[in-house]
Amino acid sequence: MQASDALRTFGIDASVEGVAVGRGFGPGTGPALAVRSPIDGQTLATVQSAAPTDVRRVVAAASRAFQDWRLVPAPRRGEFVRRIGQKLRERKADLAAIVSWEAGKITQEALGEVQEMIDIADFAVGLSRQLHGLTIASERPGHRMMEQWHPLGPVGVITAFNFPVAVWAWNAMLALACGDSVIWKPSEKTPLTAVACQRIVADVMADMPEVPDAISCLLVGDATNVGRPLAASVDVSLISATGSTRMGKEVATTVAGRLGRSLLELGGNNGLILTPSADLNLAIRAIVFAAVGTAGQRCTTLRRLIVHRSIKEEVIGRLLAVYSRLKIGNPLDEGVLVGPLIDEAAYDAMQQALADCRDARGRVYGGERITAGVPAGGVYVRPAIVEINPHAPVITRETFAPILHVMPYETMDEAIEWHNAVPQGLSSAIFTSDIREAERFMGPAGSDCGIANVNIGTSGAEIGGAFGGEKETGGGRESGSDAWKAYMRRTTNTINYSTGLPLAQGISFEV
Ligand code: UN1
Repeated sequence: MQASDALRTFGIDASVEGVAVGRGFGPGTGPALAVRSPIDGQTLATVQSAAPTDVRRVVAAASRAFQDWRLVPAPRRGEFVRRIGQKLRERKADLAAIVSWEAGKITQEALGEVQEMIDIADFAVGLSRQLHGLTIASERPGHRMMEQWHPLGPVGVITAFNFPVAVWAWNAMLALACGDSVIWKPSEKTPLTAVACQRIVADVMADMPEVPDAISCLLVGDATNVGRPLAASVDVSLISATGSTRMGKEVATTVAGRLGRSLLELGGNNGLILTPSADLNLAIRAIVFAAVGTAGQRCTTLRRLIVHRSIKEEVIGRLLAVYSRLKIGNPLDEGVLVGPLIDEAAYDAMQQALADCRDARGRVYGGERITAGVPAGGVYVRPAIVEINPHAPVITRETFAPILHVMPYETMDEAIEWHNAVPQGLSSAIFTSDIREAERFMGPAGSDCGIANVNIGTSGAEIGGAFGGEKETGGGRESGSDAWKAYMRRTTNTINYSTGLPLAQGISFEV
């Protein structure tokens, strides 16, 4: 399908209104933003983006809508989310096509991303009947204590280009079920997928007139016009931001300055320890998917392979053999496994990182630009493998490109030490058939990441678990498990049904 045909299925043509309050789309008062496809560099559309005045207007609308939405029974809110999930099922292929055109994902991964949206919608529907609080034993006679979880307020969701729709869904589906309104600032590189999602929400709203428009809002724009004013808005109760550590530090500082809440999902620099007892057939497949999938542009991408010295040569040989067969090119073509990088800046960052590897005496395989057999106008590269010393400074950086750094280890102590010796702490994995090694890796002195896997790769997490990581990854948890609690406020209620007024801690205070 041509880009324009795919876009037209969502009513998106050459000129797009970049501000939406529920069903109501309108032009922002900010600059016009040209959206280019990483596949071939063609301009997909021009978006009339938002300015700070639009942010103020939308935040005010979302705050008003929240006042009503919080009173709608949670299972009814879940029904709204259920219908969004249903619409996503119907529009899965169309939305995936836009994800491919705008973010450069291969069709399989684009479909997988929409599937993640469907899965989290289902999760949130179930959750809408399970927003449980605890009952707590009181120390006082004739007293009862309990917790309630109440809707929090408007939630600002800042997302990155590499998961242009799923990350919004992780946040929005939970927030909507929890009774919050949502204001979405997508990446300026991928606003059209966001417009398509908003249209899906608007379609569902058309069938549920009782749902307030402004519980789902969209603000297309850059950091200056949208991101910063949104983070600074005192009426936005939670800012959930996904992207670079640099962006996250700025958001965290702004939000903390007004004592707001933030949920941060930032850089990853994910490692995998490959032990001599590993099933190498599984490991090679897992490593390749994690290292080159999404052209190395996932926050969960495998960037560091810590392999036992005894199997290093064999593993590198097998990886190079697989890498030489990888089909690189138009992500919409059957059989292609590696699509384009998002833009020239990503290519420059990759080349800089490879130059730094060479300076550190790293041995670089691949990494060059490919121009033959790929669409003109896109940035296509051969994924790189680099044999490197585990102390080279370059491996402490997250470079958003397919570079796999390989380093040999001797003892599990040093493998774990090197594994944890980076500033980021998102995802990690070990391949082993030794239960002691596996448990050690998952234990308190093992991997220091938010995700620690055994015999699967670092990327492609299921939505059912809490997703996020430690250190410079920002500490937030999104998606499954009890991540919903970040989108609600907890009240502790103590109820006295006795005829006396005993004080806590046994205090006597006669008046
Ligand atoms: C991201 O790259 O920002 O675990 C999210 C994964 C996906 C999500 C990645 N489920 O790879």
